[in-house]
Formats: sequence, structure tokens, C-alpha cells
Amino acid sequence: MKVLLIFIQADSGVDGASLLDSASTKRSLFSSLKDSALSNIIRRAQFAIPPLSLMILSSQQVEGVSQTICDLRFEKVPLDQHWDMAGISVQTGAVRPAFELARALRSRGIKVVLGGPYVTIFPEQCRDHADALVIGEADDVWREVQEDLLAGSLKAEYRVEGFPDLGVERVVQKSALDIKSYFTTNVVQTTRGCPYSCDFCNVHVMNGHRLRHRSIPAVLREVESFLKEDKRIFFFLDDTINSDELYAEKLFTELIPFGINWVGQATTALGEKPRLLEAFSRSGCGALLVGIESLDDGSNHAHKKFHNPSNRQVECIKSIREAGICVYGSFIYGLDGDTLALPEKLEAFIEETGIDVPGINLLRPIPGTGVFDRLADEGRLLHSRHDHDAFRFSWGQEMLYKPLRIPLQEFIPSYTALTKRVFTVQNALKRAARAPRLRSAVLMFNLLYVHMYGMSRKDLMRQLRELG
Ligand code: B12
Ligand code: SF4
Repeated sequence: MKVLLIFIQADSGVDGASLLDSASTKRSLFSSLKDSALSNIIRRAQFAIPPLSLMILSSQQVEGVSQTICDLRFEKVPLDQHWDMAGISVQTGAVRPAFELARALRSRGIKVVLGGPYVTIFPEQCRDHADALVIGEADDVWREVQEDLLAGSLKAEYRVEGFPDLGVERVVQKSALDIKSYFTTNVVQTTRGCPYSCDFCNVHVMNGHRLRHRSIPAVLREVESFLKEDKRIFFFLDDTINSDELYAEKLFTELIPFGINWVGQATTALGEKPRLLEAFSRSGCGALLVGIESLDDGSNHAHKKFHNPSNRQVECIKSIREAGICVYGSFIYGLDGDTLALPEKLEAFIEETGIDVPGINLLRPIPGTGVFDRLADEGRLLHSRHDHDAFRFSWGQEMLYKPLRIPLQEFIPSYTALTKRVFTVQNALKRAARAPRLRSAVLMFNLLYVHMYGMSRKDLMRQLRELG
């Protein structure tokens, strides 16, 4: 039996920014060609890492079944070959393309199994689009799905009760991947679950609040085995790699002898933990994405984010950078306490801290998150709460809700003016020159953002005109 595991490309966002309404937007041939070339570079260079979910599934091997990963960011569905079953990973912002693909595959007699964040949170919306649904973290149940396929007894639903125990060692293999398509294939997750409850995020909804660690020896063995196939940089995909400081310090201290380079995501609290910071730096940490969101505590608190008080941010970020680690600072403008005074403050903060790559996002209410339900109840969503497709992924390119304190007609110009000031070629050169490491990567990210935020402005200004 042949199984194809498919990762869907989002229409925009980090999968390669394109104008949201490119079909109806008139463009010169030159700008269309330029945009599509840059979009390709963004897809390949920026976040070209394989989907760990599908690597995990394909490592659950059953005799008589072969599995291949198809990543639609880089290839088309190989319909010239025979497939018995397709497993599609459905992300909330890419529901429409996932369902369209499911329909096309089923019409060819291929059985379709859907899994992933959207299926876990909204199984009822998926039922009609699949032969089988996997609800929850599929690490162990995927073997059963394959056995049932072999026996011709696929069930309509596989529901994972609770969460898999990550203390059980499960070896992740790369055999189903095309290694050379990627910037690196060294993607590792050490822990699942998040103790925090930010209302714009659905990680704690999908993976629970309790931190579930893998054993440190198992992670070390994985790093060692990955290095045999691919010597490139490691991505630790954990949402907060410093969430359990003791675990993190032990793990990264033990990783020092491996001599790897790695990047990950952390909270700025790391800047106040000199021993952990040293372990990160000595184990080869080159850059960390930190979620700062608003600079206004009231705004963060309105969205149930309490864990990074604004008065400590500047020092924390400076310490991380002084330890030789670049900082990607991720902000959200448009949170409930934000006013028109925020953009100027944010710009000054980026300057003062020396953040190497700023990312200034719009609040995106994702169906299944607390903020989505709240905005819907308050009548602030710009689309029906039932139209999940309207809440597609993008790159700061459209407003999906009304900010609390700023009228949309004023909010949009204030955001576009901010990104126009922050993302300039001159600033890109300056940030690269002062980056503590990875200067060429910092330059590339900043230059790509000049392009991506340019697209965001075009889309938003179109939306503003349409709003009248
Ligand atoms: C690494 C990462 C990326 C990487 C790689 C993409 C990827 N999804 O693998 C990059 C940087 C490219 C990326 C891009 C984006 N990301 Co991202 N990303 C993550 C992150 C941090 C880890 C993903 C991961 O590997 N998790 C570990 C695996 C093991 O978990 P999993 O994917 O949930 O898979 C398990 C189950 O869901 C299930 N499963 C998953 N797929 C399938 C398929 C089948 C057939 C079955 C049976 C089961 C199954 O079984 C798996 C094993 O238990 C998550 C946060 C998180 N903690 O998950 C955000 C996350 C997935 N990203 C998110 C977003 C919003 C984006 C972007 C839109 C950002 C942007 N503006 O462009 C893009 C969209 C790209 C895309 N095409 O989906 C959101 C998605 C929200 C949602 N509900 O869909 C998340 C959840 C973050 C958040 N805070 O909300 N991302
Ligand atoms: S945004 Fe980060 S810290 Fe907040 S709940 Fe999500 S994963 Fe946890």
C-alpha cells in the first residue's frame, strides 16, 4: 500500500508572500515576475523546513505500507503515481485548499485521512471531507490507521484521548523526505504543551497546558542521528524553549560537545537567567524568536499574556544579544489596549534594543482561539464566525476585526506608515551590520521583509479603499 503525506502551502504568509487578491489586481509584467521570484526565494530561503508532523507519522512504519511526504510548498501532488491513501495536515488558515485537495483525491478513488490542528479543534467541520479523521496528536495512532488500511477496515474517526507521553522514545526518521528541497531538515521538538494561555494562540488548546518533555538522552540521540544525514543548522520547534529552565539548561549544556548551530523560540525572561543564556550561547544558539506582542502591559493582559512585563524587556533583549544571540522580535499591533501612540513607541523600542529582525504582525483571530470567540461575541469580527475560510493565513495583509480603541480607517494607515518606516533597505543594512552573529541571514530576512511588508501595505490600502 502506498501512502502520501501532504503538507499544504498557505496562500500567503511565510510560505511565500503574494498579494491576497492578485487575480483582480492589475500589475505590470515586471512587477508580477519580480513578486513571484521573491515569493519563491522567501519560500525556499526563509522557512524552508520540513513539517515535523509528517516526519513523525512517516516514522511509524508498518510492514506492507510505504510512505512518502509531499510538501506542496516545493512540489505538486504526484498524481502520475498510484496512491492508496493520502494523509493531509490541515492548518486552520489553509482549510479551503486542504478540502479542495481532499475532494480531488477522493474523486480519483484515493482514501483521504485528515489530521492536524484544524481537525483536532473542529472535527465536525472536517467529517464530510475525509474517509477518516485523526483527532489529536497522532504519534501513536497512525500505526493503527495504516494497519486498518491494509485490512480494508479504515474507521471514520481515530480520536486520541489525552496526550501521548513524550517520555516514550519514538525515533524520527527522514526517509520519507526529499532532504535537498530544504534549507535544513534538522527539526527537533523537545517538549509539547504550553503553561501560558495567550488568547490569540491555539497551542495550549491543541497541546494542553502541561509541559511534556522528551527525555534528554532521546533528544541527544536524535541530534546525533540527524547529524549523520544533514550537518546544517538545527531548528528547535518548541514554542518556548526556555519554558522549563532546568530542563533547558541541562539539555543545552549536554549539547555543547555536539558543536551544532541552532535557532529556536523563547521568552525574553531568558535574558535574566545568565547560566541558561550561557548554555544556549555555548551550545551554538544563533538566533531566537521572542514573542513581545505589545509594549503596553494592559494590552498584553487584555489578551491573557502575563509573562513578559514591559519594564524588563529592554534589558532582557540587550542581555540576549550581548550573549551573541540574534533576536527576532515578534510584535502584534492592534491588541485591545493599543492606541495610536503605540507605533512610535514600538519604533523607538526596536531602535533602543537593537532587535535584529523585527516582525510586526496584525492580530489574527484564528478560529478556535479565545480571542476569536470573544471578538465574535463582541461583534468585532469582519466576517461571519462560521466562515473559517475567511480567516486564512497571510502576512499582515488584511484586517479581520475591528480594533477596540482605534477606528479601522485610522488603524490601517498607522500600521502601514509604521512598517514603511521600520522596513527600509537602509535599516536592513544597519541591522545586519550590528547583528551579533548570522549577519547575512539577518540581512536577508530584513530585505525580504522590505518586500513582504510592501505587499502587506498594498493589500491593506486596497482593503481601506473597499471599506470606504
Ligand atoms: C514550526 C512551525 C512553523 C514552520 C513549519 C511549518 C509547519 N507547520 O510544520 C514555519 C515557520 C514554516 C511555519 C509557518 C507558518 N505557521 Co507555524 N508553526 C510552527 C510550530 C512552532 C511548530 C509546528 C510543529 O512542527 N509542531 C510539532 C508537530 C509534531 O505538531 P503538529 O504539527 O500539531 O502535528 C501533530 C498533530 O497536529 C497531528 N497531525 C498534524 N498533521 C497531521 C496530518 C495527518 C494526516 C494526521 C493523521 C495527523 C496530523 O499529529 C502530529 C503529531 O502529533 C507551530 C506551533 C506548534 N506548537 O505546533 C506553529 C503553527 C503551526 N504555525 C502557525 C501559523 C499561523 C503559521 C503561519 C501561517 C505563519 C505565517 N503568518 O505565515 C505559517 C503557515 C505555514 C503553513 N503552510 O501551514 C499556527 C497555526 C495555527 C493553526 N491552528 O493552524 C501555529 C499552531 C502557531 C500558533 N501559535 O498558533 N510554522
Ligand atoms: S503564544 Fe507562545 S507563550 Fe502564549 S500560549 Fe502560545 S505558545 Fe504559549
